[in-house]
Amino acid sequence: MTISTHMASLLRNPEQGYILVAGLGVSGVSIARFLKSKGLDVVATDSNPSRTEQAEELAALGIRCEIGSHTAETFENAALVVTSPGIPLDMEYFSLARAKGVVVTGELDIFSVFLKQPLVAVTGTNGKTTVTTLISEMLKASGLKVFTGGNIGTPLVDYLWSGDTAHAVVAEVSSFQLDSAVDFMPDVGVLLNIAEDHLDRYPDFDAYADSKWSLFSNHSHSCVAVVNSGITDLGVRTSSLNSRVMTFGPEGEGACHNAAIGSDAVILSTEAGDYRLDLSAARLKGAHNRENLAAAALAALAAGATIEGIETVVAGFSGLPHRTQYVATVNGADYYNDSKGTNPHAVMGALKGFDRVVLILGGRSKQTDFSCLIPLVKERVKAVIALGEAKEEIEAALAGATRITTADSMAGAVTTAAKIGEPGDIVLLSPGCASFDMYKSYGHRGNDFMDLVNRLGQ
Ligand code: UMA
Repeated sequence: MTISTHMASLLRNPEQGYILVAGLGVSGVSIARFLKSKGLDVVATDSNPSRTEQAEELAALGIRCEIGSHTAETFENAALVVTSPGIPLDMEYFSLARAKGVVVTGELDIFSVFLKQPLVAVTGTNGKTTVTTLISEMLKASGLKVFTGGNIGTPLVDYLWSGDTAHAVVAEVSSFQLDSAVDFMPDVGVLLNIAEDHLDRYPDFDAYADSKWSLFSNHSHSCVAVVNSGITDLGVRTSSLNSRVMTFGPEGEGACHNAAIGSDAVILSTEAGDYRLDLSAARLKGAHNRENLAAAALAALAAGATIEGIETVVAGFSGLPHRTQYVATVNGADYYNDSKGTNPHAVMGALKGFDRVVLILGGRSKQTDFSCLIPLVKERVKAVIALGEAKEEIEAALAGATRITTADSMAGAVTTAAKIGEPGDIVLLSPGCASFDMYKSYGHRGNDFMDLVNRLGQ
């Protein structure tokens, strides 16, 4: 049975049982409220005892909440379980529920059941938020009304609440969200890249790649898959898809991409013929951003954007906070905040845009391998300042590649960087790690870095 038929049956006859929402973060709270508003019986659970505010809010709507721990019975007796992306799917309570025949799903399926508008979904290890934003802006600049949500921060189900009617929804989708999806089928799916990340949650890289490719699992022939031609096993992977596959990749002999990327332009193959999208005026710089722009243009075109709308955004979009964001120039050195660079692949992308870098690297490791940074570090980094729980791991992985010092705090790292940095140098925070050893989020970490840098300048 699909989630859609399951849901239809529950909507017809809510007495069949309750829907259990697991996790009372922003997505869980939004889902619980929405399902309750549809007249369904909803129970919510969170293992964190401090989720009292959320539990009280939901209890006021008639939703029974269990916080502080989970119980087997609550999972086993549910008609359907809707989980949150932060809960690992190998949690024992899910196994107990499945053993009783209970289906476990997530926000992507619930959202899709009720969504009436076309959906563009963007996944990949790096660049998701930038490309999601670019596609949204390209559609808006083409005169369309758009809702943007998902992993970018606003739960998708908020759209169903909003009462607004958009022409299209653009969603940033994480592998965690994809893992709990059963029927999810975006009209346009974008797979930007796959590099080592989240290996603390997946048994190996292949399992992580499988998760990313599952974006297209339910695709029919009318759906579009926009994929990076550089992804390993592309041919094997795409041969099993029903999607209309469109690739973006470097121009060159023998290459035949729907978006062919050159040094200052992307050639888009459209139904009306080839179109040269000029990137010389683009404010987003670097090879990774040329890929981001190409992917966004292909997806936006497939979702109804105009070439004029796309061109407007290419020329005007200057990037997002915490993604290679310029902070200040202090004593001749330029400081950049790339706190969203939470895996080594993202650090590589950031480094490719600069020479003579003092790199602040570290945080909570995700069991990824930092040694892939060695060639770029040798070429472009005059010093690494290793920080946080991963500092010993970084020191060991990059030993001999450049000068490495350690710091015990971000303040210490910035002070050391200021001592090392000379006029013309770049001081770059691109941690390659999660922030949770020292901060609430990458945004919190990036803001702290920027505050410290701005104080240096005073
Ligand atoms: N919990 C349990 N039982 C457990 C484990 C956890 O009940 O065994 C509870 C936790 O106490 C917590 C809840 O489950 O209250 C989990 O919430 P959540 O972490 O899923 O957080 P949300 O607030 O719902 O945020 C989620 C995404 N979080 C994650 O994927 C970890 C947000 O992505 C997303 O913006 C939001 O939904 C809206 O869609 C954040 C993220 O870090 C930004 N994403 C990762 C990334 O980008 O690398 C994937």
